[in-house]
Amino acid sequence: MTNLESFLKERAPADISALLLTIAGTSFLVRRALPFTTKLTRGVNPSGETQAEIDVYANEIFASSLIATGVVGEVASEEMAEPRKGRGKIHVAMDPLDGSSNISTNNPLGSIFGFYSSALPASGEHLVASAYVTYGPLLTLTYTTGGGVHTFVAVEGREGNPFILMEENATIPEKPEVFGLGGQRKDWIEPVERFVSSLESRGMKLRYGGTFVGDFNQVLHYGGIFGYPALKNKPRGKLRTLYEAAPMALIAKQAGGYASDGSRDVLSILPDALAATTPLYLGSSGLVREVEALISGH
Ligand code: AFP
Repeated sequence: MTNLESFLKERAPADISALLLTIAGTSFLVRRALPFTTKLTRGVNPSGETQAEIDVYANEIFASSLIATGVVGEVASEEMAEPRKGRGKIHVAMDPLDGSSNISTNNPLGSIFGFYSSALPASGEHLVASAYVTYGPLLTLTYTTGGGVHTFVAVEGREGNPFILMEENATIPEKPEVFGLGGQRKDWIEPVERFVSSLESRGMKLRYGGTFVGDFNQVLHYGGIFGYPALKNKPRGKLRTLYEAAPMALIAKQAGGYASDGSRDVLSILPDALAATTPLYLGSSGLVREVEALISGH
């Protein structure tokens, strides 16, 4: 059984390996804290969302452990108004706890990370690696450093590094089976409504659980499309470009898929603020290019 440490030794630069190993180790602590941090706090994040205890806990433990590696120049977070500074060169953008509204319903949760080579905000073209943790029936770490998409699963009680290889070089099947789009049908822009009706008429299955990483895992394994579209009352969508959309877009691309905002590659977007949002459609490249053509009219 190949563990994360030895796998990274052969395939990733030392600084990125240090960050991925730190995230893997810290995700264990977040998972253990979940049962005790289910309540909401009085705090709100820079996007005006009420913070759950776990949002605050995960933010603090990931930010401090990443800074402690010494290779991080700054950590920007969905839960912090200003980035925390470090002595290193890598600029980290994170959604420390994705899907916190799913805690009370015991549905999958996640943590998303983007590693940028330049100061934030930056476009996805400056991403050198990205990763996400899934807290589901399994605790998994999925990442890319530009050489394919790999997933490791945590095995409790294992000597040494508990994360062992579960899937190497994952690719998004081009034959799509599932779809999941956020927002309500009545608020979708017309091309999206037309697109979803055609997916339904093709017999594709609806898979939408309200946590980006959980829904993306469906697409990664079965092929299809996940998205949070432009809405009539929210033309810039809901998902944050820097913390959520761009890091996951790199993983989709490295798995043979594509990610669009409806008119262009999400990785080309330069966010105009740390918490800037974007419409997002990602998954099997044929399907994403289809909805992109419908929305942009060409
Ligand atoms: P929370 O972290 O506030 O639960 O939001 C989760 C999320 O950012 C993303 O993970 C989901 O895909 C999307 O929002 C769910 O949004 P809706 O609740 O509007 O469907």
